[in-house]
Amino acid sequence: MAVAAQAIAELTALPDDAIAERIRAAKRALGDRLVVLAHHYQRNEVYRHADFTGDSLKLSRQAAGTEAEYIMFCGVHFMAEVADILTRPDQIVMIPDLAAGCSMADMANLANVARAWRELGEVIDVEADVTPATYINSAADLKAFCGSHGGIVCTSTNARKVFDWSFAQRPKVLFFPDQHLGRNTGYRMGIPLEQMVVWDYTQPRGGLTPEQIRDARVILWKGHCSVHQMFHPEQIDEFLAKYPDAQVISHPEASFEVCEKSHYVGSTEYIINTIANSAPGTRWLVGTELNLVNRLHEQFKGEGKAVHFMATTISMCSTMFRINPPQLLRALENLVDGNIVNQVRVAAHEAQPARLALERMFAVS
Ligand code: CIZ
Ligand code: SF4
Repeated sequence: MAVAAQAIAELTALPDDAIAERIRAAKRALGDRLVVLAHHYQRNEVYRHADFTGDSLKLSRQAAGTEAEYIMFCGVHFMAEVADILTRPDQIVMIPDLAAGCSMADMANLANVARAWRELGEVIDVEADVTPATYINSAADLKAFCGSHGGIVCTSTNARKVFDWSFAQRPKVLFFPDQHLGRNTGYRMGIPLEQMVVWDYTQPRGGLTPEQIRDARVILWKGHCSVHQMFHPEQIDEFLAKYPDAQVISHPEASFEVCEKSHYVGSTEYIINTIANSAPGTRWLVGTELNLVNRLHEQFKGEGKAVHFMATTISMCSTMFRINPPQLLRALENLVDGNIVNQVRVAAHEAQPARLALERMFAVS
């Protein structure tokens, strides 16, 4: 039996060291033909095999710049789609587990966004008045929707610049799928909370009155990240009562109340850099995904920095966690054997307008 044909169950039964060694051997065999990308939320056992690590913005730039024939994306599905959109047609993007999605991304889909656009159009002149902006955590067809309607993509790193661009085009923004990133970004640029309304896609006309729609500057999709909603302002209060000198840093996918109580708010890259550049002896409370926070704890304890996780329960991204070493190994050994498994491919009619929306983002960030 060929090694690559080994089932996941068999590979999972192997000792961790043996799996890691075989991953390294497969990577050596593939050489420059392969790059492995890993998002910050990946578990260490996968992260350590990456050629490049980063947030989705940095990784999408890496993917766009690589000459490698194969790109193995250890992250979630929308990230691999972005890599496919930005690479040449002859480059192949794969993900170790195709079921690694993003529950937030799934909260918006083309059918309900198109319906929202139509319903908004019954109240205002959408094409003239609204810039559709999607968080990168969304399916490719929603990026394509934005590209086709004069809109744009953002990540948590460039949301502010993308909002500035969006308002320079038209007076209102429809932002999906994360209401928290949208609200936190809008508020920080001086938009009052009452001018940001929530579009509940389960309700007719988003559950809003025509007047609310006409008065709104930002229409926020009713979506959220299940990981970042585990953080609460009371956790910050309790921590600061115990460690009054600590610094609090949160991801903008956390609620408005959590971000208001945090000293710093920003993307994973921002969180990593802020803690890296802090003084020895600093204590941090961090509101983002557990694998990243654990890595920061390990990385900086030698510098005397204490890094604590904000939630009181384990709050990991379960879809990121689907990517595990046996699956990475299976995909790589298949490649060594010439079998492409778990390819992520975006159809050309979606890729082209989606690329336009991504290029608008790159131009402003
Ligand atoms: O953009 C990303 O990579 C995500 C999902 C989080 C972050 O802030 O990096
Ligand atoms: Fe999606 Fe939240 Fe996981 Fe990020 S942490 S991939 S937003 S479910």
